Amino acid sequence: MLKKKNKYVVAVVGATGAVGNEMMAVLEERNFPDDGIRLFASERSEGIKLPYRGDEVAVETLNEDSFKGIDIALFSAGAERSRIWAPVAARSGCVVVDNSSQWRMDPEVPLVVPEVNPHDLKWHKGIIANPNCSTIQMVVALKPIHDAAKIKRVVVTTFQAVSGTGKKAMDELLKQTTDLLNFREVTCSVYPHQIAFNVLPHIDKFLDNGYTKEEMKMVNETKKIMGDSSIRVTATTVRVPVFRGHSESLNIETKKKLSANEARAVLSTAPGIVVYDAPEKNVYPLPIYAAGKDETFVGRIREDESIENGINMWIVADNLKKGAALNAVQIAEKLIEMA
Ligand code: 25A
Ligand code: L14
Repeated sequence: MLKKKNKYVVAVVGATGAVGNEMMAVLEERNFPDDGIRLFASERSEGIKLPYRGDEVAVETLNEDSFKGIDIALFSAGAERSRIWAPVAARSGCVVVDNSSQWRMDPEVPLVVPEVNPHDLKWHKGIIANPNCSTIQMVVALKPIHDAAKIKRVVVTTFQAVSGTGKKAMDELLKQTTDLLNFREVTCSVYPHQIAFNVLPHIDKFLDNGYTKEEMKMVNETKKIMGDSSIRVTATTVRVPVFRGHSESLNIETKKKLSANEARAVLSTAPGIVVYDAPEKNVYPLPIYAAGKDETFVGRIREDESIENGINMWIVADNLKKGAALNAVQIAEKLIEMA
């Protein structure tokens, strides 16, 4: 449990990665009440200095004693590192907010989006999981619809940016694009196929049921966060040549009838959402505008005319902010509020 203090010693594990970097930016931007920051990454980055609030902070490697004196640790160094080090941090009395997939479905670990299920923070035992990026922006928009009309089923297709995979994937998209524009041969290392000028219906590993792990995260994490295992979800997750900002097309079937105007009304007063929906003026959410913003943008809200009670919508958010770093910092802020 987090003890009430005026300031907290914060650690970022995986500080040199795409999400870790963003965590530092978000802490600074929100003027988080930190009493200094500690940065951790692999040996590859040991000793390099990263700027934080006008200071230069050296990157350290992890050991059994690293977490002594740290109050809150934000992890984004991959599932394997979280499996090993999050329990070490928790045993040192530190509260961990973990961005990896490692602990999300563990029944002992709350999986939290502050706009949706802040109450689940009450039962944490030292580790709190930050959901998958595509799941986070989807549940922010599903929650008000569920409260108003009870969701029966969701069919979602995602259009995901390469930054979700990390810096190497961003470099790959940039290099492939410039190589192609200069008539040079393309090489692929992060993804199994060329991502520049292409679309890949494949995110994370394939499972025996024909779905990818990313797709099943959206199915399972949604039920856990919404606290309702009766919500049926089916997902297709797709990688697109966008650097930052995930887009999602949603088809939602509800128990109660909700008109497009009613859906627009409940969404426009919901926390963390901006309704951006004026198709006659070509106004709808776009990743180039959502990039760098905190909110989840919703548009193209319309009734599904093929069923009794159905709504279609288009959702866009910054996958590194609300999808990862911002949600993690908001969890930490809620913990402080509750301490
Ligand atoms: O298992 P998961 O949960 O599915 O996650 C797998 C990967 O997805 C990213 C993250 O990549 C993770 O490694 N990720 C996870 N959750 C994400 C989310 N919600 C997510 N991305 C988006 N949304 P990443 O590159 O963003 O971050 C990796 C960070 O982890 C640090 N790290 C690695 N080993 C560590 C460690 N930290 C502590 N202890 C350890 N033992 C890693 O630090 C990085 O900060 P680094 O020092 O290894 O990386 C420094 C630079 O080197 C580049 N790099 C990475 N791998 C290689 C490499 N360079 C050369 N060769 C490599 N093999 C990195 O890009 C970084 O810039
Ligand atoms: O957090 O886009 O489970 O490649 C792992 C895959 C984040 C996105 C997670 C990607 C995801 C990532």
